[in-house]
Amino acid sequence: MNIQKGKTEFLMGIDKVDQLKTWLNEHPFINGIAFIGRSNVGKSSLINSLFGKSVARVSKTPGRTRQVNIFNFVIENRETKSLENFYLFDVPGYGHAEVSKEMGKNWQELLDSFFTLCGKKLLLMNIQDCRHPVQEADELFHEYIKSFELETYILFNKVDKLKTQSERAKLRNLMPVLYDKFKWVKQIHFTSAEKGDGLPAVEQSMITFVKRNSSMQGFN
Ligand SMILES: Nc1nc2c(ncn2[C@@H]2O[C@H](COP(=O)(O)OP(=O)(O)OP(=O)(O)O)[C@@H](O)[C@H]2O)c(=O)[nH]1
Ligand SMILES: [Mg+2]
Repeated sequence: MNIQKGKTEFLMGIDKVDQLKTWLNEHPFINGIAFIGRSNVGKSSLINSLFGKSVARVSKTPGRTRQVNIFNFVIENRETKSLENFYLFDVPGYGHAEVSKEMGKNWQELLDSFFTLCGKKLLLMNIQDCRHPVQEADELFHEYIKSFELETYILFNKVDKLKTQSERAKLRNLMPVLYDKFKWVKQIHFTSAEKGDGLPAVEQSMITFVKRNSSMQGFN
Protein backbone atom coordinates (compact mmCIF):
# COMPACT_ATOMS: atom_id res chain seq x y z
CA MET A 1 0.00 0.00 0.00
CA ASN A 2 1.14 3.52 -0.61
CA ILE A 3 0.12 7.14 -0.25
CA GLN A 4 -0.87 8.53 -3.63
CA LYS A 5 1.42 11.53 -3.84
CA GLY A 6 -0.53 13.38 -6.50
CA LYS A 7 -3.88 12.99 -4.75
CA THR A 8 -3.36 14.94 -1.52
CA GLU A 9 -5.71 17.90 -1.41
CA PHE A 10 -5.70 20.99 0.73
CA LEU A 11 -9.23 21.35 2.12
CA MET A 12 -8.97 24.44 4.30
CA GLY A 13 -6.97 26.39 6.83
CA ILE A 14 -8.76 27.35 10.03
CA ASP A 15 -7.58 30.02 12.44
CA LYS A 16 -10.87 30.73 14.23
CA VAL A 17 -11.66 28.63 17.28
CA ASP A 18 -15.40 28.53 16.60
CA GLN A 19 -14.89 27.47 13.02
CA LEU A 20 -12.54 24.69 14.11
CA LYS A 21 -15.03 23.45 16.71
CA THR A 22 -17.80 23.42 14.12
CA TRP A 23 -15.69 21.49 11.63
CA LEU A 24 -14.62 18.92 14.23
CA ASN A 25 -18.17 18.48 15.49
CA GLU A 26 -19.30 17.85 11.93
CA HIS A 27 -16.51 15.25 11.51
CA PRO A 28 -16.75 13.12 14.65
CA PHE A 29 -14.95 10.00 13.39
CA ILE A 30 -11.74 11.42 12.03
CA ASN A 31 -9.21 8.82 11.04
CA GLY A 32 -5.97 10.55 10.23
CA ILE A 33 -2.67 12.04 11.15
CA ALA A 34 -1.56 15.34 12.69
CA PHE A 35 1.89 16.89 12.42
CA ILE A 36 2.94 19.08 15.31
CA GLY A 37 6.21 20.40 16.67
CA ARG A 38 8.16 23.55 17.39
CA SER A 39 8.28 26.17 14.71
CA ASN A 40 10.74 25.60 11.87
CA VAL A 41 11.46 21.91 12.60
CA GLY A 42 10.18 20.93 9.15
CA LYS A 43 6.54 19.90 9.65
CA SER A 44 5.35 21.35 6.36
CA SER A 45 8.44 20.08 4.53
CA LEU A 46 7.82 16.56 5.81
CA ILE A 47 4.19 16.76 4.78
CA ASN A 48 5.27 17.74 1.27
CA SER A 49 7.82 14.93 1.06
CA LEU A 50 5.46 12.28 2.41
CA PHE A 51 2.16 13.34 0.83
CA GLY A 52 3.06 15.09 -2.38
CA LYS A 53 4.87 18.04 -3.74
CA SER A 54 4.14 21.43 -2.22
CA VAL A 55 0.80 20.66 -0.62
CA ALA A 56 1.92 22.46 2.55
CA ARG A 57 3.50 25.89 2.63
CA VAL A 58 7.14 25.84 3.72
CA SER A 59 8.21 28.84 5.77
CA LYS A 60 10.95 31.30 5.09
CA THR A 61 10.21 32.80 8.49
CA PRO A 62 9.59 30.54 11.50
CA GLY A 63 6.08 30.41 12.89
CA ARG A 64 4.27 30.96 9.60
CA THR A 65 1.76 28.16 10.03
CA ARG A 66 -0.70 29.98 12.27
CA GLN A 67 -3.72 27.93 11.40
CA VAL A 68 -4.79 24.32 11.44
CA ASN A 69 -4.40 23.24 7.83
CA ILE A 70 -6.64 20.35 6.85
CA PHE A 71 -5.86 18.00 3.97
CA ASN A 72 -7.34 14.88 2.46
CA PHE A 73 -4.98 12.10 1.42
CA VAL A 74 -5.50 8.84 -0.40
CA ILE A 75 -4.05 5.41 0.23
CA GLU A 76 -4.01 2.95 -2.62
CA ASN A 77 -4.04 -0.78 -2.17
CA ARG A 78 -1.97 -1.87 -5.15
CA GLU A 79 -3.35 -5.41 -5.18
CA THR A 80 -7.04 -4.61 -5.06
CA LYS A 81 -6.67 -1.16 -6.69
CA SER A 82 -8.97 0.19 -3.99
CA LEU A 83 -8.59 3.76 -2.73
CA GLU A 84 -9.34 5.05 0.73
CA ASN A 85 -9.48 8.65 2.05
CA PHE A 86 -8.02 9.94 5.30
CA TYR A 87 -7.38 13.28 6.98
CA LEU A 88 -4.10 15.06 7.49
CA PHE A 89 -3.52 18.10 9.72
CA ASP A 90 -0.65 20.56 9.76
CA VAL A 91 -0.99 22.04 13.23
CA PRO A 92 0.62 25.39 14.11
CA GLY A 93 3.99 25.07 15.84
CA TYR A 94 4.43 25.55 19.56
CA GLY A 95 7.16 27.39 21.40
CA HIS A 96 7.11 30.74 19.60
CA ALA A 97 8.89 33.39 21.57
CA GLU A 98 7.75 36.20 19.34
CA VAL A 99 3.97 35.83 19.24
CA SER A 100 1.85 38.44 20.90
CA LYS A 101 -0.20 37.58 23.98
CA GLU A 102 -3.42 37.73 21.99
CA MET A 103 -2.10 35.43 19.25
CA GLY A 104 -0.75 33.06 21.89
CA LYS A 105 -4.15 32.83 23.52
CA ASN A 106 -5.93 32.12 20.25
CA TRP A 107 -3.34 29.50 19.38
CA GLN A 108 -3.76 27.75 22.75
CA GLU A 109 -7.53 27.73 22.27
CA LEU A 110 -7.14 26.32 18.77
CA LEU A 111 -4.92 23.56 20.11
CA ASP A 112 -7.25 22.79 23.02
CA SER A 113 -10.27 22.59 20.70
CA PHE A 114 -8.38 20.47 18.24
CA PHE A 115 -7.16 17.87 20.70
CA THR A 116 -10.38 17.81 22.71
CA LEU A 117 -12.60 17.21 19.68
CA CYS A 118 -10.39 15.21 17.30
CA GLY A 119 -11.32 11.81 18.74
CA LYS A 120 -8.99 8.94 19.46
CA LYS A 121 -8.27 7.80 15.92
CA LEU A 122 -5.66 10.45 15.32
CA LEU A 123 -1.99 9.66 15.04
CA LEU A 124 0.21 12.39 16.39
CA MET A 125 3.51 12.95 14.64
CA ASN A 126 5.63 15.08 16.94
CA ILE A 127 8.38 16.59 14.83
CA GLN A 128 11.59 17.71 16.48
CA ASP A 129 14.86 19.06 15.16
CA CYS A 130 17.40 16.26 15.63
CA ARG A 131 20.11 18.81 16.40
CA HIS A 132 18.06 20.21 19.30
CA PRO A 133 16.04 17.29 20.69
CA VAL A 134 13.64 17.53 23.62
CA GLN A 135 13.70 21.26 24.15
CA GLU A 136 11.75 22.79 27.00
CA ALA A 137 8.86 23.55 24.63
CA ASP A 138 8.80 19.87 23.59
CA GLU A 139 8.70 18.73 27.21
CA LEU A 140 5.87 21.15 27.96
CA PHE A 141 4.00 19.89 24.92
CA HIS A 142 4.38 16.25 26.02
CA GLU A 143 3.18 17.17 29.49
CA TYR A 144 0.14 18.81 27.87
CA ILE A 145 -0.63 16.11 25.32
CA LYS A 146 -0.36 12.99 27.46
CA SER A 147 -3.84 13.28 28.93
CA PHE A 148 -5.37 13.11 25.43
CA GLU A 149 -4.03 9.54 25.07
CA LEU A 150 -3.28 9.75 21.37
CA GLU A 151 -0.86 7.36 19.72
CA THR A 152 2.30 9.40 19.26
CA TYR A 153 5.44 8.98 17.17
CA ILE A 154 8.47 11.27 17.37
CA LEU A 155 10.25 12.20 14.17
CA PHE A 156 13.72 13.66 14.59
CA ASN A 157 14.00 15.62 11.38
CA LYS A 158 16.90 17.25 9.50
CA VAL A 159 19.24 14.26 10.02
CA ASP A 160 21.08 15.41 6.89
CA LYS A 161 22.46 18.15 9.12
CA LEU A 162 24.14 15.67 11.48
CA LYS A 163 27.59 15.38 10.03
CA THR A 164 29.47 13.11 12.43
CA GLN A 165 28.99 9.57 13.76
CA SER A 166 29.14 10.81 17.33
CA GLU A 167 26.33 13.31 16.71
CA ARG A 168 24.19 10.46 15.37
CA ALA A 169 25.13 8.13 18.23
CA LYS A 170 24.22 10.75 20.80
CA LEU A 171 20.73 10.98 19.36
CA ARG A 172 20.23 7.20 19.21
CA ASN A 173 21.28 6.91 22.85
CA LEU A 174 18.39 9.19 23.75
CA MET A 175 15.81 6.69 22.52
CA PRO A 176 15.50 4.44 25.61
CA VAL A 177 15.35 7.54 27.79
CA LEU A 178 12.51 8.96 25.71
CA TYR A 179 10.52 5.72 25.58
CA ASP A 180 10.80 5.55 29.35
CA LYS A 181 9.93 9.18 29.95
CA PHE A 182 7.16 9.53 27.37
CA LYS A 183 5.37 6.21 27.66
CA TRP A 184 2.77 7.10 25.02
CA VAL A 185 5.47 7.48 22.37
CA LYS A 186 5.23 4.27 20.35
CA GLN A 187 7.83 4.89 17.65
CA ILE A 188 10.83 7.11 17.03
CA HIS A 189 12.04 7.84 13.51
CA PHE A 190 15.00 9.74 12.10
CA THR A 191 14.13 11.67 8.97
CA SER A 192 15.25 14.18 6.42
CA ALA A 193 12.46 15.94 4.57
CA GLU A 194 15.16 17.26 2.27
CA LYS A 195 17.06 14.06 1.44
CA GLY A 196 14.36 11.46 2.07
CA ASP A 197 16.04 9.50 4.88
CA GLY A 198 13.60 7.50 6.98
CA LEU A 199 10.54 8.48 4.96
CA PRO A 200 9.56 5.06 3.53
CA ALA A 201 9.38 3.63 7.08
CA VAL A 202 7.34 6.61 8.27
CA GLU A 203 4.94 6.20 5.35
CA GLN A 204 4.38 2.51 6.13
CA SER A 205 3.84 3.27 9.84
CA MET A 206 1.22 5.88 9.03
CA ILE A 207 -0.54 3.50 6.63
CA THR A 208 -0.55 0.74 9.25
CA PHE A 209 -2.12 3.10 11.79
CA VAL A 210 -4.97 4.45 9.66
CA LYS A 211 -5.74 1.12 8.02
CA ARG A 212 -5.96 -0.56 11.42
CA ASN A 213 -8.54 2.04 12.47
CA SER A 214 -10.57 1.78 9.31
CA SER A 215 -10.71 -2.02 9.45
CA MET A 216 -11.84 -1.89 13.08
CA GLN A 217 -14.58 0.66 12.56
CA GLY A 218 -15.59 0.08 8.99
CA PHE A 219 -15.62 3.80 8.26
CA ASN A 220 -13.36 6.83 8.58
N1 LIG B 1 18.44 20.50 5.72
C1 LIG B 1 17.15 20.34 5.95
N2 LIG B 1 16.32 21.39 5.97
C2 LIG B 1 15.00 21.17 6.23
C3 LIG B 1 14.49 19.86 6.47
N3 LIG B 1 13.16 19.97 6.71
C4 LIG B 1 12.86 21.29 6.63
N4 LIG B 1 13.96 22.02 6.35
C5 LIG B 1 14.03 23.51 6.20
O1 LIG B 1 13.65 24.11 7.44
C6 LIG B 1 12.87 25.30 7.22
C7 LIG B 1 11.51 25.21 7.91
O2 LIG B 1 10.75 24.20 7.30
P1 LIG B 1 9.15 24.15 7.43
O3 LIG B 1 8.74 22.87 6.77
O4 LIG B 1 8.52 25.39 6.95
O5 LIG B 1 8.99 24.05 9.02
P2 LIG B 1 7.63 24.06 9.88
O6 LIG B 1 7.88 23.18 11.04
O7 LIG B 1 6.46 23.73 9.03
O8 LIG B 1 7.60 25.58 10.34
P3 LIG B 1 6.33 26.46 10.86
O9 LIG B 1 5.17 26.18 9.96
O10 LIG B 1 6.82 27.84 10.79
O11 LIG B 1 6.06 26.02 12.28
C8 LIG B 1 12.77 25.46 5.71
O12 LIG B 1 13.78 26.33 5.29
C9 LIG B 1 13.02 24.06 5.18
O13 LIG B 1 13.55 24.05 3.88
C10 LIG B 1 15.40 18.75 6.41
O14 LIG B 1 15.07 17.57 6.61
N5 LIG B 1 16.72 19.05 6.16
MG1 LIG C 1 4.67 24.81 8.64
